[in-house]
Amino acid sequence: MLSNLVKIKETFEKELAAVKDGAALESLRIKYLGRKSGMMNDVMQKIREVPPEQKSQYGSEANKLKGYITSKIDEAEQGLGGAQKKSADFFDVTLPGIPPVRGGYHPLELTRRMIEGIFQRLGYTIVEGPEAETDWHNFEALNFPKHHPARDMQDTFFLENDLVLRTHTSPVQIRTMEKTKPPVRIICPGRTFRCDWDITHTPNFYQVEGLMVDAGVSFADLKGTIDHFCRELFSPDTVTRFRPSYFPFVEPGAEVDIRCVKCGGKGCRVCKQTGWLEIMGAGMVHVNVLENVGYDSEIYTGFAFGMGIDRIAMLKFGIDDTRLHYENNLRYLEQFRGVC
Ligand code: FA5
Repeated sequence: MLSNLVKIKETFEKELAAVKDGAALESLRIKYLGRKSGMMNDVMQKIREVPPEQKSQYGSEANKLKGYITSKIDEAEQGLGGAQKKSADFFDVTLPGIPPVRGGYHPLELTRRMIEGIFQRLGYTIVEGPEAETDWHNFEALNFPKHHPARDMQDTFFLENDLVLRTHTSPVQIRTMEKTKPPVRIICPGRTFRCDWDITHTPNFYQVEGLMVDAGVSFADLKGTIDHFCRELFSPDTVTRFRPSYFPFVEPGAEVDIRCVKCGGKGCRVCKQTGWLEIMGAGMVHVNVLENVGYDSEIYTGFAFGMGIDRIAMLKFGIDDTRLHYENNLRYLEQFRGVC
């Protein structure tokens, strides 16, 4: 057994003498000192097979040999100099760095910020409200009496204790008017919910509500405000049109269209050959709504409007399936990096 240690030492010395570079030295180190299959590992395992009376001498000689091989390899490594050291130790400080990946805003967040910015510059204040809403704020105070057929227009998710997941951001109008005296000029972005799922509808989506109430506010103010908004958001030559429509909380009510951003009104797949794209609901605040929050409808009038952020984002960025907003596909989301 002891003679085997002597043989290992002789062979090691011969092999070390033949080493010319760092790679060869590294192979030699692994061959003798490698943790799993190194020769010295094998030598140490063999202690178990040595007769008891020779165990202590064998152990001591084996340890000496391991120390000897380690120090010789270290010495040789120093001798080879910095350039031929193990590559893992080498760090080239002149190499260019790896730039960290920068995040960006989600397209819905981008769109919300754009919409908010336009109205903030007009003097509107941003207000938020709860996502779990009372029947009063989501429906009743907005002039949807119980059993009113218009409640069916919004496929509602019902919660316990007379609460619903809000189907629109209009309840924030009510909450604000309940605790504020006119003049009111607010913009209310937020998450909304309906039992809906196709390429233009999702169960979770986002809306922005706008409300202005003061003495003498007219439909002309509504038109002027919406025209300005559309030109700021889309382009200075955007054309709008108002079509009569029905929402229980406004009278008169309208749906607002813009001339198709894709074909300029000629008719295409995006506008379904009509030349127009619907972008929001709007109208003059209903007298019943003003009375429900304690405003004197003989003095005050107001307008309100509400739009889907998902829909505006689709038109602004040319997206044809709203479900993309919720799939967390990085290849899709990365396209918006640096937009704002
Ligand atoms: C309303 O929700 C009214 N509260 C808007 C309003 C406010 C009218 C103030 C008058 C005065 P409507 O149900 O049409 O209206 O929804 C408004 C917008 O929300 C739609 O134009 C659409 O862009 C968006 N929307 C509605 N349901 C979904 C859905 N499931 N997924 C994505 N967007 C939706």
